[in-house]
Amino acid sequence: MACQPEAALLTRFLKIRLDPPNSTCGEPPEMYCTLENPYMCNNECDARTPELAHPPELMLDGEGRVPNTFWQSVSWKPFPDPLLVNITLSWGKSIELTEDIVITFESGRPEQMILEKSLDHGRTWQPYQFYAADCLNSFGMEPRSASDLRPASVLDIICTEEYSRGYVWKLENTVRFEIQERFALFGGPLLRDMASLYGRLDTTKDLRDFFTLTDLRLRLLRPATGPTRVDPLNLSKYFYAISNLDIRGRCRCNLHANNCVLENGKLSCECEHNTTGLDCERCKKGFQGRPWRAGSYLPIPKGTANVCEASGGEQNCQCFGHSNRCSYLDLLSTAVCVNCKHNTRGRHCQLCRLGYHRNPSAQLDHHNVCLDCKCNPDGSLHHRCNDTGYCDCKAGATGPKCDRCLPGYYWHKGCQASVCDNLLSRCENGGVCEDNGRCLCPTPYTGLLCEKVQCRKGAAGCVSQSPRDPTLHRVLLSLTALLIVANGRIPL
Ligand SMILES: [Ca+2]
Repeated sequence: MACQPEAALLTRFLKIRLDPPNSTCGEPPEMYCTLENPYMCNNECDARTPELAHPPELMLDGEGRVPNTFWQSVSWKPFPDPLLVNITLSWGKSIELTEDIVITFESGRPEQMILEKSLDHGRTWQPYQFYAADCLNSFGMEPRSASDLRPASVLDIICTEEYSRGYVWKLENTVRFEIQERFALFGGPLLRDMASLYGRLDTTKDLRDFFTLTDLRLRLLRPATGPTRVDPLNLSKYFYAISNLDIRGRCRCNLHANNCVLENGKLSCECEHNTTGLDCERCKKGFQGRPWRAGSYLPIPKGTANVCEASGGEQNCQCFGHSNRCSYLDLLSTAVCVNCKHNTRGRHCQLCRLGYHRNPSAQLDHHNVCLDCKCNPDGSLHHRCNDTGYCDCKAGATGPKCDRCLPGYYWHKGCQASVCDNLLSRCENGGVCEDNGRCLCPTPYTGLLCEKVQCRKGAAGCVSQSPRDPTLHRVLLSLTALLIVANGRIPL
């Protein structure tokens, strides 16, 4: 059956990074005031004194301590420049969120913040949710909340004002990213209909990927400022402080593992079903009898394992219906299809034979998947073509199948350089150019361009009437044609 690790508190397995790195308070020591009472300045931060230090780890040490332990940033000394801090959380592997992300702030919640995620270990980022006291003003977005979402809009990225209300009230100190509300759109309010949710997750890759990530990033853009304007004379009361991060989910193992373990500081799935890799994302060596597939939630409740089969053997030979026989190659420890039909070739009969190209409107398992290149044998260099059916043309030939001629050429068993035409090289003495190939000369003229008088039997002193040397002329004409070609018609 399909299997997956239990959901767990994932904050125990992450690496945390601050940017800029010196964003934590206490170097040098500083006194902080409260927003509620600007004259109450008894919050001292000193990085060198453990009981007065507020390092990032205190966001991850679990709740329930009295008093709260928390990370605290430097104060907003560079005002009116913004106070920007990025907090990056990295798991080093894909995880899937199963519960709301809950961020607990020790002082006021930020007035502007973006939660972002990465699926590729921090190479690219995308927003998850925008948070602002005024969404329109801060991000140019209409404010919405997670409860406004519907199944069709579940993947929308919204800006919410719900967690950024201007003033600090001690009980409203959390910021959430609502996973459960999104799940409930498919699984019902109490997630009673898990079959519906799992069915949806199984068939909609975008939905599954929405809850998957390798890294999270909190971009703190503006701290709480309280009910009044920012007071530039007392900037010690503006800062960020976070006491707890609650992030629950499970390792992504593609439904091929029951357990996820921490080894040498790295999370990895204990892969089953003959799969391997950090996320069980490929078949083990010797088990490539058919292509890897993720496990499936369907049919409920046990799902489908989609086990990787041993390579070799005649069963489970994936040849897209173009062969029913595989042969096992020890050297590559893989199975390859034998005698691919329908002009296919390749390990899984997934490619087209030489001289054929992929039919863009047919599926891989269609018997018409490969189409004959139909390269004109006289105009083409060989019978092969590219993926879109274009052949390689000889000099002077053009068109997808090389069955037409470029200017300066005429068709005669392929493209030949023109002898005469109506522009560059006219037939002389009233001759008429026929198909660019020859001049039809009136009596008594002859020669390539009718430039000579024909010699009759017995007539004495037949002399060329033209000083032109027809051989030289023909060479010049061919060169002209080549130049036309070289001017960008086809690469030579
Ligand atoms: Ca804490």
